[in-house]
Amino acid sequence: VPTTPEVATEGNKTLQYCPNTPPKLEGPLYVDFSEPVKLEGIMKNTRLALGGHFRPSECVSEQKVAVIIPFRDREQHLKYWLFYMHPILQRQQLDYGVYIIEQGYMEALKEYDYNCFVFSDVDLIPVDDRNIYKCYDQPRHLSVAMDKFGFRLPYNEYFGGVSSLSKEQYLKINGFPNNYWGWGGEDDDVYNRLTFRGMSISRPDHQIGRCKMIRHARDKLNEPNPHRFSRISQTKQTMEKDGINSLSYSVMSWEKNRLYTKVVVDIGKPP
Ligand code: UDH
Ligand code: NGS
Repeated sequence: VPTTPEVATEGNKTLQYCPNTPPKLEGPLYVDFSEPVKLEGIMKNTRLALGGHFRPSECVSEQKVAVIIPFRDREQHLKYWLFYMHPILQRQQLDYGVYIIEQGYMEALKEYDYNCFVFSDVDLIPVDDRNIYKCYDQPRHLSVAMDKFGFRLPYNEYFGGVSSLSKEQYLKINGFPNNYWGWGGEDDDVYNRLTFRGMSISRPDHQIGRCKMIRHARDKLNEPNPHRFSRISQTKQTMEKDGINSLSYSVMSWEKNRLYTKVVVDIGKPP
C-alpha cells in the first residue's frame, strides 16, 4: 500500500495510485460459451500493447500482474478467455500482460518487472468482475465457486483453477513443482507448499468468486498421473529441491500479437 497518495510519472504529469475499488466494475457479468465469439473488437483496443500488455492511463497501478495460462491445443477456449478477460482486467485497472505459456513465471520476468503472478486455466472465466485478478497479503485462490462443482469448493484445500501469488510468496515456496507428469495433484502440491511455509489461503466470498468453466472432453495425452497421491504426501521433503531452483527447459518459440504473448517451451520427458 503506497504511503503517499500521489506518484509522479514521466514529464510534468502527476497521477494517483489506482483506488482499491476500481470505479468501473460492473459486478455480476453475462458469460456464455454456447456461441462462438469474435476477437475483432478487442483487437482494435488501442490501449493494448503488443504481447497483450495493458496499463491504465488514468492512474498508476501498484501491482504489475503477469497472467499466466498453461496451454496446449485449446484454441477455442483461448478465444473465449481473451474475449471475456481483457475487458475485465482493464476495468480492474491492472498493469498486466498475458502469457500463454508453459513456464510462465520465468519467461514473464524476462520482460517486465512483474511483482504478481496470476495462474489461470484457459477454460475458466469469472462471472463477477469484483473478483480482482491481483495479489493479496496471502496467496489467493480466485476460482472458489465454479459451476462444475455446484458453485462451491470441491474440498477445502482446493487451490486449482485460478490462483495468484506475489513474487515474494512464489519465491517462498520455491515456485511450482516440476515432477508431476500427466493429470492431477500439482495444485495440491502448491497448496501443501504454501501451508508448510506458514501461509494461509485468501479467497473471495462465494458470490464474487463465481466462475464458469468451458465444458470439454478429457485431453489426449494427459492421463491421470498414477504417482500423484504419493507425490503430494511428500511435498515437505521435495519442495526444497523441486521448483524454480530445479527448473530446466528450452524455449522453442516466442510469438507476440495484440492479445497475448505465446511461448512454447520444451520441458523434456518424464524420467
Ligand atoms: N491444458 C491445456 N492443454 C492440455 C491440458 C491442459 O492447455 O492438453 C491447460 C489448460 O489451461 C487447462 C489447464 O491446463 O485449463 C488445466 O488442465 P486440467 O486437465 O487439469 O483441467 P481441466 O479442467 O480438465 O481443463 C479436467 C479434466 C477432468 C479429469 C478428471 C479426472 N478425474
Ligand atoms: C483432485 C486433484 C486436483 C484437481 C481436483 C479437481 O482430485 O489436482 O481434483 O479436478 N488432485 C489429485 O488428483 C491428487 S477436476 O474436477 O477439475 O478435474 O484439481
